[in-house]
Amino acid sequence: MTIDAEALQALHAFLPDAKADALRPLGEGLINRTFRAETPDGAGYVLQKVNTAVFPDPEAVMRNTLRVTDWMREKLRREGKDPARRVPEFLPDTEGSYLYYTEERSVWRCSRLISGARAHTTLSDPRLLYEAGRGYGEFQRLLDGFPAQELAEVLPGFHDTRKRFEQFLRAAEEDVAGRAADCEAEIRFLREREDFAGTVVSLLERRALPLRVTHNDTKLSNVLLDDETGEAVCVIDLDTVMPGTVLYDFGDAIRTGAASTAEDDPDLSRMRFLPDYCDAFREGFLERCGGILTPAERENLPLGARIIVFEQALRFLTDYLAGDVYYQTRYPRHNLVRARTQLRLFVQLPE
Ligand code: GN1
Ligand code: MG
Repeated sequence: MTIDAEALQALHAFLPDAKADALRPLGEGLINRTFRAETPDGAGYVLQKVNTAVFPDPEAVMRNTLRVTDWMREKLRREGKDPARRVPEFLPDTEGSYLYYTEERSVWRCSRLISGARAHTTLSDPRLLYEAGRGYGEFQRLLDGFPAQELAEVLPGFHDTRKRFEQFLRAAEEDVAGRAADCEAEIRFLREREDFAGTVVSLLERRALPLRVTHNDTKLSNVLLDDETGEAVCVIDLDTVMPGTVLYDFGDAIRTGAASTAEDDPDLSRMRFLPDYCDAFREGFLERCGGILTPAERENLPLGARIIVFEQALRFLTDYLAGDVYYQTRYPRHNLVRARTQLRLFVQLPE
């Protein structure tokens, strides 16, 4: 069955009176397939096919998502605020389940589209980074106190950079796609930094950093900004919500938000770290959640950016070496291009 036929089947399961001709692809995620849908009353929805090769237990992903969104909604209500545009809201299908399985066993879910707000992949104004910082800071603030250990670890070791390093070494050694010769310099650069790979994991093991609920994929495009005011409205893409450290969420936002170009820009000279964007994000972030962070968390935020950019370089290069088995790619060297931008950014980040 084609993806469009599957999407239509899912659409009818969640929204029986939706307009089939209004189904359109949405967003630029590298893992799930996302569509936008509409009902005759003009309401918008997001229909998404969950990539079960990446998320083998979609039921656990959905349980995590519902627990976290319920918790945030409840907290906002207690504070007298309307959660409608601030928290993603998932809908049950006509049989009452939040995941719909097509005849071919592909897995779908549906949420309300948040109107009047959009995702940005790059921003041209540091003021908007301040807003993005407030958005992710608010996410941390709302989830402070949530029992992190009760969430399923849907992708075990997701930000375990030590483990990522081992996987990279293995991929370079096995060289199944015959590509190691194309990236000798990158492989060498990473290998020389094996000790760095373990820094944040060690801090967590020593309990020098507390375990929190973290989003774990806080790229700039996962916080929606209001079309008119530019204010952060809502944090989306909650698949990877798991126990972690706030360093990861700060770091991934800097990786994408304080970078001058896209993660797959083939012209490396265009990749620059933007210190004023980083400062603006940090200001907004700490404004919302600074009060709940420990001194060690605050001090180590820059380390969060370095570790996540390093890890992302490892992950892209590992996938390149493995023959593009994880990330969607549009051309053969796409993952190599991505790894190179990350390394170019990494060397510019302040310690
Ligand atoms: C993937 O699919 P998307 O774009 O939300 C990946 C992130 C990476 C990102 C790089 C589950 O996220 O960890 O940072 O690509 N998500 C997963 O663009 O691996
Ligand atoms: Mg994601």
